[in-house]
Amino acid sequence: MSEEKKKKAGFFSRLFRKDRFEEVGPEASSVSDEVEPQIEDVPEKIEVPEIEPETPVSEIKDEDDSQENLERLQTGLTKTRKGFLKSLDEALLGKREIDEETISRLEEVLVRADVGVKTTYQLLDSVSDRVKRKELDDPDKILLHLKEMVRETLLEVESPLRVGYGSEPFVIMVLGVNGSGKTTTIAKIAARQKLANRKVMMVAGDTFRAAAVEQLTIWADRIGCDVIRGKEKADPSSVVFEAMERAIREDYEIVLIDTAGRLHTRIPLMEELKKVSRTIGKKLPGAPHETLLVIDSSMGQNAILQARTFNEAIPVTGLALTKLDGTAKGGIIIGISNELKIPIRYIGIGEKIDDLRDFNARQFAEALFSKDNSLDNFDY
Ligand SMILES: Nc1nc2c(ncn2[C@@H]2O[C@H](COP(=O)(O)OP(=O)(O)O)[C@@H](O)[C@H]2O)c(=O)[nH]1
Ligand SMILES: [Mg+2]
Repeated sequence: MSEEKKKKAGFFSRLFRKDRFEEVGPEASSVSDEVEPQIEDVPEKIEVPEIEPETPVSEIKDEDDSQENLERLQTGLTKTRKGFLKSLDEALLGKREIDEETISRLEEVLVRADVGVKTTYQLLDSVSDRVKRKELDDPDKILLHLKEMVRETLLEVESPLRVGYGSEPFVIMVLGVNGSGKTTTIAKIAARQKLANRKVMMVAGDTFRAAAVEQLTIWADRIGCDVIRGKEKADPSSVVFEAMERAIREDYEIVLIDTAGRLHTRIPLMEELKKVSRTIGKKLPGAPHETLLVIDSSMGQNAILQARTFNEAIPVTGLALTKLDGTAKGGIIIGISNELKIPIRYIGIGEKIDDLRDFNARQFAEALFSKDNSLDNFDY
C-alpha cells in the first residue's frame, strides 16, 4: 500500500471507527468491495451479545417525567455530560466579559462534542447577537441561553411514536447499519409492547447472518413473543411476505421487522430494503406505519451521513439513537435534530431491556446541562 493510500485508509478507519468493531475474519474482507461505501464500510459484528436482561420484562417501567427517569438519563449521559459541561464551564470560567475569544472557545467545545459545524455556528450566532445587544453578559446566562436553544432544537424533533392499535397490525420496519443496535432496539420495543399486553411479532429479516436470526430468537423467547424466521439466506422479502400474511390472519397488533445492515450479495442494500418495504405495503396498504432508522450515536458525524444516506433511499419516519450511554459524542443528537429534522422516537441508554426511552427534549436538555445528579442548580 502506498503511503498516500495508508494515510487515506487511516483517515477512513478513524471516520468509520473500525476500532470499535471486532473483525470477523474472512467474511469481512470478502465484502470489502461492495457498493455504497459510506454505509457498507462499517465492518460487521456478528456475535450474539450478552443479553442477560437484569430487569425482568414485568418490571419495565413506562415512560414518565419522574425524577428517577431523569436521573437514569443523566447517568446514561455521564460521558457526554462530563466532557460537554466541563469544557463549557472551562471556556467560560472567570469571564467577566464575553469576548471573541470566549466565543471561539465555545465553538471548539461544541464542535468537539459532535454538535456539528453548521449547528455550532447557528448556536453561536445567536449567542454573539445577544452578547452584542448586552442581553448576555455573564457565563451563567450564556449557559442558560445555550441550554434553551438546545431544548428548542430538540423540541422540534420530539415526537414519540404513537402506536396505533386498530384492526390491523401496526408495522415497524427497522433499518440501520450492522452493529447500530437494530435487534436490541426491536427487543426493547417488543418488551414494552408485551408489557402492555399486545400481541407482538418479530420478523427476522436480516436473513444473511445466522447469528442475527439467533439473537432475535433468543430475545423473543425471553420476552415471550413470536418470531418469524425464514430459511438461512432466504430472500428477506419472502420472509416478510409470509410474516405479514400471518400477522394479518392471526390478528397480531405489532409487527417489528428486523432488516439487514449489510448484504453479502451484489444487490445494493438500499434496493433490498426498498423491496422489503414495498412487500410490506403490498400485503397491508399503508404499512410500514413506521420506518425507524437506528443510529449508533457514538459514530459522531458519520451518524448524520448515515441518516442522510438511508433517508434519501427510503423515507425514514423516525430515528432511534442508541448507545448514548457509552459515548462522549452525545452532542450529535443536537446536530442530527437541527440538520435533518426527522422525529427522534427513542434513545438507547444501555444494553438492558429497559434501557430504551421515549425521546423527551426537555429532559434531554436538562440532563445534558446538569452539573450533577441533582437539579438544584437549574430552576426550570
Ligand atoms: N451501551 C449500549 N449498547 C447498546 C445499545 N443498543 C445496542 N447496544 C449494543 O450494541 C451491539 C449491537 O447491537 P445489535 O442490536 O446486535 O445491532 P444490529 O446489528 O443493528 O442488530 C450489541 O452489543 C448491543 O447490546 C445502547 O443503547 N447502549
Ligand atoms: Mg441485528
